Amino acid sequence: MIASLPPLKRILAIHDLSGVGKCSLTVALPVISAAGVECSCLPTALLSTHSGDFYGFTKRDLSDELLPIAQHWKREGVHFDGIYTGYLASAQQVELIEQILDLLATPETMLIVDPVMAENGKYYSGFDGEMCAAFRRLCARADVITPNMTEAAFLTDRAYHPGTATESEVESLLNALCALGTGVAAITGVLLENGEIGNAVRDAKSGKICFSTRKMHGGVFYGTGDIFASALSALLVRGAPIESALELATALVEGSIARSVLRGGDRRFGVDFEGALPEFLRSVQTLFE
Ligand code: PXL
Repeated sequence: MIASLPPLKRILAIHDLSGVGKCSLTVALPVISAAGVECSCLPTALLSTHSGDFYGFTKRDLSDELLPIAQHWKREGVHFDGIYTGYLASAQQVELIEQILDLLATPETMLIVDPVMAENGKYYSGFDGEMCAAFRRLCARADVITPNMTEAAFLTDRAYHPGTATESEVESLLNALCALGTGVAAITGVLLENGEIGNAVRDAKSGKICFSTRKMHGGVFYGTGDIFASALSALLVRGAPIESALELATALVEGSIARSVLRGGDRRFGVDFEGALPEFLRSVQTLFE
């Protein structure tokens, strides 16, 4: 019988709630919970589906709710060990997020920013350079950022090149991202010349760079950036070394994609992270034993 346990760590996930299509909050909640971290939610917008490949989706911007909710938590003395931001409804909403950080973040709060705005060289529906400029500000405050290759190029004002990248090109991009002011830069969806795809991180303080890549499955897989960033956030907030967090988060994404490929079906509905979570849980347990 265990006599006592330390308090659970708590992450505030600030993302949209897309009812169908498994991304953002519907990924952050299960993945962060599976990693043994409590997940509080601040929904930035309510959408019927995510904005990729579904047409005529509904979107309700929840900007008016954000500050009153955060002010209530402040009055209640709610503490967050991590704040993890994802899809935001507009560039103006970034200003609200900055006010919420001023209100709720303490010097111990880890800030993870996923600058969700673009993929495959193109902005998502409703976003443009204004969103990118706003995200640059947020990245300067972050402890960890997790852009994909397109977002990394946009944030650093570099041209986006589709296809493969060399390790030294990725390293140069990671250095440029760290120059924005973040503590750790991660890039997702890195496709290397050996045909493997995965993620790369750089710790700005030590200058250390790590890659974690796997065999590539072709095509678009929705929500995988959110799965990666959710797992990485939870593991880092629990105190995992960056290399282990990178490895486990990458394995969860790969496991989810591999199972989805075996299942077939409509890609718009997201990947089978549900089936990949048991193995992730076992790896997390081993890591913190
Ligand atoms: O997975 C990122 C994401 C989150 N939220 C919404 C999206 C997307 C990507 O397309 O459309 C609404």
